[in-house]
Order: sequence, then structure tokens, then C-alpha cells
Amino acid sequence: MITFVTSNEGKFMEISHEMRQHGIEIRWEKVEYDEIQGNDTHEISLRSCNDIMGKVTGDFFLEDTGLYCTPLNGFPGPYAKYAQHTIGNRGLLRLLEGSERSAYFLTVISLRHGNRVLQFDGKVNGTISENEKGSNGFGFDPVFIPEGQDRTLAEMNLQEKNAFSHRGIAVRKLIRYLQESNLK
Ligand code: ITT
Repeated sequence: MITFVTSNEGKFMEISHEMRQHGIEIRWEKVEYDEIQGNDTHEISLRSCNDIMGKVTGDFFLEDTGLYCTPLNGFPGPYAKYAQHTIGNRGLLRLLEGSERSAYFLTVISLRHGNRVLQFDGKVNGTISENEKGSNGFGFDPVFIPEGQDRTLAEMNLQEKNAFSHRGIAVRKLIRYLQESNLK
């Protein structure tokens, strides 16, 4: 059985649900690891994976997610966790008052498979809403409206969010790889 290393229960719920739908059960290792700072989500995800290599036995994956707001030149990007803990959703809404509101989420999954590391990413474009709405999900979900939708991610249930979210797209690429390499 493959292990998902994350301290974030919301991520585990979304990913394990999607994988179960495809007949794959995963183990949760609730480890908080030091995240290397940097500007590139692929690089951060890869370095975190290399970093915890010796601490987790067997094949495992982790993921790093960033929220990039166009009018803020990509802020908070990979510093999403810090921004969430400091200014929060209300602070983000204040920063965007009176401005254009496009943004995207990017998730990069890094999988350790034997002695190789593979990456699977997912991106969803959208806009930051005018107000917080909804109570599902976590983090920035109450302020993010995916392109083509009229509700925030927090107004959707887990299955709806997975259908087109950054994480849903990335995990379906991982699932395809696991199925093709018979690693489930
Ligand atoms: P890990 O242990 O997996 O690293 P984390 O919460 O530290 O968990 P990240 O650094 O990847 O994860 O995520 C940064 C923050 O971005 C996270 O704490 C949330 O506040 C926010 N975030 C990530 N994915 C999100 C999503 O799908 N919807 C809304 N906010 C999200």
C-alpha cells in the first residue's frame, strides 16, 4: 500500500476519496515536514520528497499546493500556508479590493517509486470572490471560484471540488500512472 505524507487532513480526504473511487487504498502518514522556501512549486515538492526519503519506508507521495493571484504578481504562490495563517482569507480580500481578481491554484504531487521520483501536476484557473462563501473544504476554498463556475470551492462538496480542482487533476494523473505500472 502506498503512503501519502501530509499534515493536512483536507488534502488527505480529497486524495483518498478520489483514489478509492479508482480502487486504490492509501495509508496516511500525518507528518509535518519543513517546507523548503522557494518560488517554484515543482522544485519545493521535489525537495520535500528528497528530504523525507529516509524517514518513510516504501513508496510514498506528497504534494505541494500554491495559490497565485495575478494582480498581486503571483502572491501568495508557494507561501499560501503562511498567508493563510497570517492575513487569512479576509486579508487576501482586502489586498484585492478594487482590483482585477484572476488567480490559479497549482498542485504538484511528487511520488517516490523505488529509487525514482515522478511528478504529477494540476492547475485550475479562476477568480477570487468578493466575499467569503461556503463552509466546505479548507484554506482558500471560500474565496476561490473556478473558471466557468458561479460558486466558490467551499460551496461545493468534495466530489464536485475533485471533479475539476488542481488536486483532482493532479491525483488523476498519479492514479493513471499507478494503474499503468501496476503499483496499487
Ligand atoms: P502539507 O503537510 O501537505 O505540506 P500544508 O497545509 O502545509 O500541508 P501546502 O503548503 O501545500 O500544505 O498548502 C499551503 C496552503 O494552501 C494550505 O495550508 C491551505 O491553506 C492552502 N491550500 C492548499 N490546497 C488548497 C485547496 O485545495 N483549497 C484551498 N486552499 C488550499
